[in-house]
Amino acid sequence: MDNNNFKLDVFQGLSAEQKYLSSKYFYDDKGSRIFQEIMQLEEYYLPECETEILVQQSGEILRQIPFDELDVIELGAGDGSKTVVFLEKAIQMGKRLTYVPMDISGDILEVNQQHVKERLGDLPVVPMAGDYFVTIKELKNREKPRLVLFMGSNIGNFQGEKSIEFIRFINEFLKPGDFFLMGVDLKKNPHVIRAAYNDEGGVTKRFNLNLLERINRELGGDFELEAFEHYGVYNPLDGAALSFLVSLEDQDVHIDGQQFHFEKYETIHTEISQKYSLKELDQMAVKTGFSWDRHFTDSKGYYSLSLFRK
Ligand code: AVI
Repeated sequence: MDNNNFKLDVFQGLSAEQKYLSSKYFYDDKGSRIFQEIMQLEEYYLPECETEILVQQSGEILRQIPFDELDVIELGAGDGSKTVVFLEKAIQMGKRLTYVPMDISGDILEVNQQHVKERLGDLPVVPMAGDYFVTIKELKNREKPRLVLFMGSNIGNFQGEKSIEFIRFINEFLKPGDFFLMGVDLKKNPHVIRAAYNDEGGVTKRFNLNLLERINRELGGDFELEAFEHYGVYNPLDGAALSFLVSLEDQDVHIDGQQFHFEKYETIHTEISQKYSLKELDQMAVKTGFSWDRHFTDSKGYYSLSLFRK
């Protein structure tokens, strides 16, 4: 990670009228470990819903995709533990795949390859470490049809129009007839969403506060963690779950010679986790240049794997 960019982004965010920090900085080693804990939480229903759809409906999803041979390109693939279920089904159905997992972390891609090897033996895998906005361009000249996977409700972490820009970017990479499969958390009872970002055990609170700890560790900041609190809200009007850090005191914080003032109860906005309705997803598909879409939801109707065809 380039610490210079990190510092510039932190300085910019903490100098803004409404202070903010980008959620992409959650995921240092410690943050990634805490995120693994979140994924196991009773309140954080998302991974279980996604797994249920993959286990029960991979066959039906794959039946929509008419190619015998294709590249399956996964953005932000992580350890690939859920994707193997989908890949295994595709192989059973006689499809000849090349799996292209992309992730910013080369280490996690090694774990991914191990998983794939254990479950799927000699499936051709082409791991690509780095920023997928850059690495995906290296695939432009490959001939085979494409299915791009973007799982885990990561689309929810794009602010406003950025989600549309991102899906348009995927659309431009695809050829007519290619597919995009995206994991999306759906609008539902607001209490359920609120609890997912305010777990009883305080894991999400640790996750959020790790951002300040990371600034202390990597940029020599002097944040006092006890002087900040995690605050997670969900607004059913616009479907946005937002996370903040609240300053509990009037205080000054120093980072590498720069001073930042916090009024008592001033907030730092740290994350958006946008929720969508199926209707909004249909509109999104049209808006981003896709010609067809279909949604595969879990038994509770909490989550969708939405398939878009160019
Ligand atoms: C990675 N992302 C989809 C998670 C989410 O639900 O927005 C990150 C997260 N933040 C708090 N809990 C989980």
